[in-house]
Amino acid sequence: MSTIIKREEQFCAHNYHPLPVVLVKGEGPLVWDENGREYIDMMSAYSAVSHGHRHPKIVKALEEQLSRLAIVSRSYYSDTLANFLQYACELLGYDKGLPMNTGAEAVETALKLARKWGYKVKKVPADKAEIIACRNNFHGRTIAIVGMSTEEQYRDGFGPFPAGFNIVPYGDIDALEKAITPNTVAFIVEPIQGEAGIMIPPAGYLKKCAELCKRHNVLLIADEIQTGLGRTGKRLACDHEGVSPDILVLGKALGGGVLPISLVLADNTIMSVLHPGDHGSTFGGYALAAAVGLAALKTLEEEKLAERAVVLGERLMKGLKTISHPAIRDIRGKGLMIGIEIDPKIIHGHDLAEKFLQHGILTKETHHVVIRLAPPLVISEELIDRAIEITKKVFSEVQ
Ligand code: IF1
Repeated sequence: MSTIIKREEQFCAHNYHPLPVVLVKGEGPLVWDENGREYIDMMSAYSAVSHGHRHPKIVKALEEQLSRLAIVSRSYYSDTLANFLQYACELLGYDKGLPMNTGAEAVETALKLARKWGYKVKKVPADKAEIIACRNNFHGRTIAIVGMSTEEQYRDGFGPFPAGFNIVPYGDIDALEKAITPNTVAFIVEPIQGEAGIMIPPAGYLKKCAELCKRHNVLLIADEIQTGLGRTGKRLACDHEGVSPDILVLGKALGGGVLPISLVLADNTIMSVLHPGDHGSTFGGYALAAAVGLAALKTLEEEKLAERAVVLGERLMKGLKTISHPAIRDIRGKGLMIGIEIDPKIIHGHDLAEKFLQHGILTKETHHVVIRLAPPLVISEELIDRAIEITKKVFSEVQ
């Protein structure tokens, strides 16, 4: 084991259990370890690297901006933020964007925005705002966000949690209708639940949620941090059902695979409840991030990454479905957001991820039973075919 692993073990908090590999270089869909071994990246850093590692257009935008100005804070205007936000708002159909850094910060921003809109516009009594979330949701790791999590491990030892959150089963429109009260200000949902194990709701669910929210004057918040920006085969996963959420939350791939950028989009009727000083962030919307975010969105369009995810996702899904093995319970997904659900009695997710690693694929399990296959959307057909062959080989070694 290289000294790097030992030193990371010694000096880094043990809040992850990394696979035993030290990665040193990435290019497009490929990464290399310290011994020069090549891997196909089928994880894309939890879908933050949809553009591939070090995409030339992203690196160029980053280097150009870095040669001029990195950060001055939002205390001043800068020439890149307006370009980024205008492009994002016009591309996605919103009046305004509020730039943050991580996905969790953007989700927190959306929750605060919904509550303040509830008090100022919907006239919900003070401190009575309710927000509905789904069972098995994943929206980040802050105290308010894990306060609406149903995953015991994400909550254990972190209480007490803020009040005002109700949970409904994912995909159940009747449960959502029953949970709405006059004080409900928002419903937050992932169009496909990623961390829960690539859980796809019944067709039409999102559309029905949107109609229900409209009928009850409840804001629909779509967390597209993982499903957005081409991952599921559309620009946004909401586009599969023609749904335009009241508040759209983006992150991960918005940073072009080089730095954290997140963005909350909404119309003026909602954004107008925020006044200077209400909310902020040192790095939110900083010049470097705005330049990279603009390049990430433009590249998504120029290189038709969403369309690629449809074609390559179908190719990958077709190839995977030819594999029959008692350990495989289900293979599901949309676009290039695919999961293989396994029987943990036959093999544990982490052990399977180690086997994939030994055969040259980077992946990771979620909840021990779902191996996610979510490569950069720039991956080639040839590498998709190689990933299918490797997957066959991996399962041929599973007793
Ligand atoms: C971890 C996976 C988990 C997200 C959605 C918000 C956030 C995420 C839909 C928060 C972040 C990351 C976090 C990371 C593992 C990974 C992840 F599904 F992508 F695999 F956990 F569910 N909404 N997902 O998926 O964004 O603050 O991280 O930028 O926390 O272990 P963030």
